[in-house]
Amino acid sequence: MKLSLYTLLLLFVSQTLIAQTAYEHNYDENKVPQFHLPDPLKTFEGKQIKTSQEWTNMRRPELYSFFEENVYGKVPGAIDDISFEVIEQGNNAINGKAIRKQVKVTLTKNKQSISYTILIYLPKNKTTAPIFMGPNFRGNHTVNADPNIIMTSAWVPNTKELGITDHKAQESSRGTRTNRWAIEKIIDGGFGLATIYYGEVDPDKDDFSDGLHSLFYSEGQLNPKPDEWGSISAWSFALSKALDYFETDSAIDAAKVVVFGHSRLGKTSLWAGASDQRFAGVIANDSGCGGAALSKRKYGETIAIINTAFPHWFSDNFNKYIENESALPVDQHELLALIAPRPLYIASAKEDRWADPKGEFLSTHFASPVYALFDKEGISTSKIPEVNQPIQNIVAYHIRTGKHDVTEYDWEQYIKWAKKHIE
Ligand code: GTR
Repeated sequence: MKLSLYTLLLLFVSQTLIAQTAYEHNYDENKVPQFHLPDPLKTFEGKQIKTSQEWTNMRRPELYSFFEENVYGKVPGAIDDISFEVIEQGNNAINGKAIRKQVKVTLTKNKQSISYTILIYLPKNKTTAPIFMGPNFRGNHTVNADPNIIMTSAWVPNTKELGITDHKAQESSRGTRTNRWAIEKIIDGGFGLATIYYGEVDPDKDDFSDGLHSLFYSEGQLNPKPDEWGSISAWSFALSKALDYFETDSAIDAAKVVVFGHSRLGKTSLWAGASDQRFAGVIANDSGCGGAALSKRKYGETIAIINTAFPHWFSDNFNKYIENESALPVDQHELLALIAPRPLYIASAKEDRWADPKGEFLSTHFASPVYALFDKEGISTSKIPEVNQPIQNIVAYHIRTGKHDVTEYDWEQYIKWAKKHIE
């Protein structure tokens, strides 16, 4: 049978829709299932953890391994070589307040390499600055209208509003995400900002033939193994390697790098912070399912929905928990606990029900006993605060009015909190 292009297209669209709607989502608090939340202070074998040493030597390693092998996926070995090249620099950026640097990072493995560019702004009035570091969604040139930002030549998703139809970044998209990156406020607050375009590390599509993963394959291998890394793990790895660069640049205080991310990139910042303890602090903005939100609540996006829509984000092993959350011996509060005792900020937005604000909040509360072992103040209340009423302890949380986004308000809170706990 010969099918017309139109029929094929219809078939494709309907199959995609079926795949995406096969799993229902719930927004009714009364329908949240009863669930048992694992105790971060009890080992898988049932031993109670009583000291920070026991946490560090016994519980943390087994929890980290679980997340590594069953959720985000292991990085399969070390890279062979890393190099850095400052490819552009300017001393008069952000209304004359900042120095701009663009640094090309090249990672080599098995005689193949990938490169990505770190865009850095540093306050002029400091000889060494603490920084926020986070990946961006559409290319470094979108975070500010600065004409000197090098435009990415990597694959970008087609976006009508940005005039992108052939997966190539366009000049018209320069500065279009300025609203999400309060650079001047960050500089005025005494911090620097560094960002990378995540698509230069691994394009955000269900295709493992390209990006960082492909460097690690053995002969004939086409996909990571079931316990190996998905895209979130690869993006996190690239953030870690950017930190390797910061350690070589005296203008950056590498002991004070706060890793930041929004949404899927908030999931990424959490995993980066858990995996690389050199990060001094972690911020996850509206990170939702597979980020800060408790999976066992099954509110908004679920493990089934996320693994169906984005099969490349997590390890294949994570599929074992599709519609099977009760079998999960961990939950996301334990991912947050892996960041202890370092400062951690989780933020939600009132209208972002998909990300389950309550589940994101409860995670901070249930991670807090681990912070207490280190005499650090987490979040003791189990009652979610009112909107726009941040709690800013070492573990911090806010829910702001509005939708899924990063706003000026969010950055004002992050800067205030970082001044207290990082600077
Ligand atoms: C959504 C996804 C969320 C979140 C978001 C984003 O489609 O379901 O988990 O990651 O994308 O990254 O903006």
